[in-house]
Amino acid sequence: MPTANPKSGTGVGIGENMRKESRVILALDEVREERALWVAEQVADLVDAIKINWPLVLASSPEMITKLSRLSSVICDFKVADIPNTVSLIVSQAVRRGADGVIVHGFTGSDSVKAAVQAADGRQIFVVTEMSHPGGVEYTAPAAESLARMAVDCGASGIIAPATRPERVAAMRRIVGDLLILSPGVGAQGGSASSALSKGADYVIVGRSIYGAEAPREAAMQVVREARETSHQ
Ligand code: 3DU
Repeated sequence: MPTANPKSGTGVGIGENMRKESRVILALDEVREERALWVAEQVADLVDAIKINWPLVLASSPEMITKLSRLSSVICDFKVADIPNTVSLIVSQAVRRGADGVIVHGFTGSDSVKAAVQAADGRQIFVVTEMSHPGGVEYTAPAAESLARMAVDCGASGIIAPATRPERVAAMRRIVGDLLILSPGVGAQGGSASSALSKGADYVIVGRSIYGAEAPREAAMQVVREARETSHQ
């Protein structure tokens, strides 16, 4: 049973960037609160961050952000898409609850993304470029390059790019330079950690294949092993 708290000692602290050790981020979309906390405890020392999305926040409460933040860096995947004032209010509340990062949409425009960066107050803002599901090619893919450039210009910490289309991760890398690339779509959606990481992703985001497994720690270890064996191209 993992006991180490990665946020203490040499781990990451509030307001610092998330660590980069395993290059795996858990997407904790488990809606049974007790099981969600159990999974988080099982894997907190293995993954670099835990990403929380609406399913778990709505099934429990925003307090879950704070609880998870005692175990790990927490990224709030709220895909915020609104006018600058509302974006700013949402990001501030997420940060107040303990978020180390917040994911926002970029199609709202640079004023909204800049508002997010400002409200994050040193925490990290990640901008969605091209989404990983099949529908992601309809509207997000044609705009992805320009969204990625805008993320750089607005001072975001990174972008979200699809592990289901690793060649698109490579294309995004050429645009964003040193910005972080977080790549969802591994496992349940058909993408692989090794191809996303070898094409330039800094982290892979993995949900169902870890939290839905009978033994989440073993499932996480398998992804971590795959990530460890993969180097950047
Ligand atoms: O498919 P999984 O169960 O591994 O979960 C992926 C997570 O990443 C999930 O929370 C989803 O909302 C998020 N995500 C994508 O899957 C694709 C995107 O383009 C952006 C976020």
